[in-house]
Amino acid sequence: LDIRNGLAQALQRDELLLYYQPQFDLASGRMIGVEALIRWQRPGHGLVSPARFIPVAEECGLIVPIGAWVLRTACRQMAEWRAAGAPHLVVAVNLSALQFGRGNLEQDVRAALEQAGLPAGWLELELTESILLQNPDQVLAIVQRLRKLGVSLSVDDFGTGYSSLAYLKQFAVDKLKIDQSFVRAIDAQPDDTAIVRAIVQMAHSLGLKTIAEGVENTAVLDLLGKLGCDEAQGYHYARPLPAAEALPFILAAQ
Ligand code: G
Ligand code: G
Ligand code: MN
Ligand code: NA
Repeated sequence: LDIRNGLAQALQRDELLLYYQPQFDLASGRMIGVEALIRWQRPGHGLVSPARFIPVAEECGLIVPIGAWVLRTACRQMAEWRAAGAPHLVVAVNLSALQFGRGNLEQDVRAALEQAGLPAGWLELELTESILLQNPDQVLAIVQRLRKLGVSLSVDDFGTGYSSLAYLKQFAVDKLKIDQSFVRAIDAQPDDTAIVRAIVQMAHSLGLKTIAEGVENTAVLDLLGKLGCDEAQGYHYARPLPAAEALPFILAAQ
């Protein structure tokens, strides 16, 4: 209840902010994008993790206005970096199920792109397996309209949910984000190697790309390359960075 009360005011009081974690192409080594990750600079509490307040925001419905704020802020930030000389990157934004149920997600995405003057090809939306599996008809209709706008779509935390493979074909997403629980110790865990190999092969045969999350060292990175994984993200490259640190990082990575 304490978190909920604080959260209701956090938006108006400008206490939310985004960090940005860089993502890289494995074959070329080039930076390809950033994932936007929300934080709450709560007076008297320091920087609060989304793991603590996103579930509360989802429970009380505040995730709808917060989600719209994340879209606007991420698009505006990427447009600024683009104007400052960044090469073509994508900014990936996490979505919650409630944003598909209530509110008007397509309108929020469209408004965020327009207000920022950002081409749709610079925005990626991260869905979860649970979003795709709940109320499939309604979600499918929204996903198709989002695709028409020209944004790309990925499935976050892939492998941890129900992993119904039928939906991958139906929803025509672009990329699978392999959950970090399979990635982090892949060099020491033969089972994880087998799982990641299978995900990559399946993704490629469906025409999808793969990105591994939670890459923390070179051994893991090398193994992912051998398995044919396309992209990677993790502490090996960079932690999520405050916006002010992200631009120098982007310019130096070119
Ligand atoms: O950055 P961190 O590892 O603390 O993120 C924890 C969790 O919070 C992750 O599962 C991430 O997907 C989620 N998260 C971060 N930012 C957002 C956001 O803007 N919207 C939603 N719905 N979830 C987010
Ligand atoms: O669920 P989602 O993938 O959106 O959340 C990503 C979360 O994983 C973020 O909270 C981010 O801080 C965290 N993260 C990113 N890279 C690494 C990593 O290399 N190791 C670990 N342990 N966590 C990571
Ligand atoms: Mn994510
Ligand atoms: Na994830």
